[in-house]
Amino acid sequence: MKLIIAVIQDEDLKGLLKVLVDKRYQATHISSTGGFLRKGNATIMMGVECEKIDEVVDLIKNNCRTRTEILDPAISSDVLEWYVPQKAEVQVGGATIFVVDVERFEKV
Ligand code: 2BA
Repeated sequence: MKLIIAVIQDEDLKGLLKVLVDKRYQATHISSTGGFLRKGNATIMMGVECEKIDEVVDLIKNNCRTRTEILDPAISSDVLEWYVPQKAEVQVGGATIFVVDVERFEKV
């Protein structure tokens, strides 16, 4: 078994969870915040059998879009050492996906 941790955009959450549940996968959604944009995003945690990893990664890829966000100067001065005087565009997502080995998995 492996643990998939995927950071996705809130806008894609509902659709992705529907597809995962329809296909009988189990997932946990955690509300999260991007360190750079300081905007809410969603983290999905899934314990997945090794032979299903590619299918799940494809489902995530196919249900999460890249979007353009605006980096607000007020926030950028807080986060960055360099000041962005104008609103700047930032490409976000589809998804940032980590696949991690699971040493032990139990449900009690
Ligand atoms: P944020 O940290 O809010 O980042 C949003 C987008 O801003 C990123 O999109 C990237 O295009 C840009 N960005 C992030 N850090 C930057 C920096 N230091 N300088 C310039 N541009 C920067 P994505 O790469 O698609 O990431 C979307 C979200 O996924 C991130 O939101 C963060 O919550 C998560 N993420 C991405 N890479 C990660 C990593 N290596 N570890 C943990 N979380 C990660």
